[in-house]
Amino acid sequence: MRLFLLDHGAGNVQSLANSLAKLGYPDYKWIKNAHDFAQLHAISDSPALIFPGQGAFHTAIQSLHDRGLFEPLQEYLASGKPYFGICVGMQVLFASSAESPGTQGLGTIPCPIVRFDDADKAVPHMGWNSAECLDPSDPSTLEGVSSTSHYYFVHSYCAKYDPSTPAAEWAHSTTQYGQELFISTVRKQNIFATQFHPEKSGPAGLNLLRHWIEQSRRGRTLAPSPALCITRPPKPKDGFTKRIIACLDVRANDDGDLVVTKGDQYDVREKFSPSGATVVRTAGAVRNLGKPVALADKYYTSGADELCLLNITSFRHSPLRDQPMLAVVRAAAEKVFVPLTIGGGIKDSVDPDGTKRSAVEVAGAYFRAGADKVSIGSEAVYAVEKLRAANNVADGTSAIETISKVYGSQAVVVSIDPKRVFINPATYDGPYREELVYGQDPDQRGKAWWYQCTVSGGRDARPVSVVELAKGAQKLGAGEILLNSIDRDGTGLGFDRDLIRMVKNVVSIPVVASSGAGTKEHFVDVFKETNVESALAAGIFHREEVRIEDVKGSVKEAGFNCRVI
Ligand code: 1PR
Repeated sequence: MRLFLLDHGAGNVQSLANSLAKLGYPDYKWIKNAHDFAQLHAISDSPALIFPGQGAFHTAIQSLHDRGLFEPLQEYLASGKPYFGICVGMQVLFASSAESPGTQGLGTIPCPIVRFDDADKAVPHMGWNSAECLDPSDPSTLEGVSSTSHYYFVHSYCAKYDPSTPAAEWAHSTTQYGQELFISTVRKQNIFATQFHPEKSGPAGLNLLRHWIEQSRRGRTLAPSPALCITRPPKPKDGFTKRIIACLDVRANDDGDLVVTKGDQYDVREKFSPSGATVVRTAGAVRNLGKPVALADKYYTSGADELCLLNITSFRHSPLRDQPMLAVVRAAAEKVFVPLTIGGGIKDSVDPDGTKRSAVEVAGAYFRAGADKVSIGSEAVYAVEKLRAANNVADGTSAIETISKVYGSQAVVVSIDPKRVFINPATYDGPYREELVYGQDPDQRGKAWWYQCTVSGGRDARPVSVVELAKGAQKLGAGEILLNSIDRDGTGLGFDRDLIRMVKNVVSIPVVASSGAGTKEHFVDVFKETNVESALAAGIFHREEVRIEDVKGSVKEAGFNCRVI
């Protein structure tokens, strides 16, 4: 059997390649155009084709047409040879998608892809969820899908499960998100496809990939249509888990080596006191908490649901000349099989030699290196200021818009660095009266504040509130918000729940709570007191004060779904 991977030009296809290398199948061929496809027919071995990736439905279909792959793929699907579609590689099998009205899919499954309802939940459906096979009675038909495992999903559109439609003939497993039930795997004859990303689903996903490759190697038997009309009413609670994310702030130390560092309220230099009395800030060396790739590997093994690598000084220079950071992402992606978010310097930029780089180009370099999402900080603030100046009319030029157009909004995170601005409520006549928070804790009583956004790692404050930024980021096309707090960063005082609630109330995209975690109970608190989907920490994991496994144990014990490996 010879393995072929279809590269339609967008999204992180490198992750799949890394997974295959990890599983011991380094011998595959990329298909990028019709000529490559012809080779698939020319070989004497029987072929097996994987179509990985994420991105917008229209972009994927258009790219198949542009590369001369649309018809060859239709012919391949009809040929009875093994096909494994991942995420957009599953959705293109359908007739159409509400994501791109007017664009015709491959039409193998004569049903439409529709959008999730965001009235009761965040959309995209981003994170870990379970998948239940419709007919679990015959283990030989499960394709390695385990009802006790969790898989990583990231999508805003889905194939609804409805036993009365022709899609039900293809449905192999279903997943519940909120009260909506959708098809998470399809299987019929030579075709198998997953809405989730096995290459990003940790050991459970790698098992599933291995299973399909081994089956294809041995010669797959054609799968019959599953029995129709299996009704499956939604359960009171879905299988969607709370995500626990480890964050690595990366920068060059004074010797020029990239290290993981960690600040207190964004100050990453050692504090020292020559006299023993006065604390001198910003005088010491950059704190070095370890090497980025080694730590990423350690957190993956410990069960982190996602990793975030932030290049915290990238605003100083051109990110594409920052080859060490790209090398770090590449090396981390070879070891880590859960989603990787990369931030820092994702913007239009100019190299020292005058070469212009668009934000899409910068993001594309990170995606090709193995990133699944990019996170935009400073540029998001400027984009929202521009949006406000244009009376809330987007012009399509911001990094958020250009990247989400090509790679899909689920690949774009906006990282917010807010800081409290204390005011006297009796005399305050600024524009943020509706957004004031009145302190409730004993040490905050009588105080009131609003949250101001900053750029350049908290160095410059901008005239934008966190509410304006969050709403603007969503309008421009961001798929997730990483919500830091300069006041709480590195303090260990717990997450700023007022801030998190405020942002969750004004957006429908997922939010990551960040900054201030000091104990495992802080994670339980933030999940109990806000409806945030995920929580991130840095310092406590780096200093080994709290283990990821223990955080997950507490979160699970408190009654939340949590992925445990
Ligand atoms: O503006 O697009 O180039 O992006 C720069 C990115 O770098 C932004 O996401 C910004 O948040 C981040 N950043 C810049 N300077 C710093 C710094 O610390 N000096 N780090 C910085 C942000 C905050 C979190 C941290 C949590 C959890 N770090 O990433 O990991 O606060 O920490 P804790 O659990 O220890 O409390 P651009």
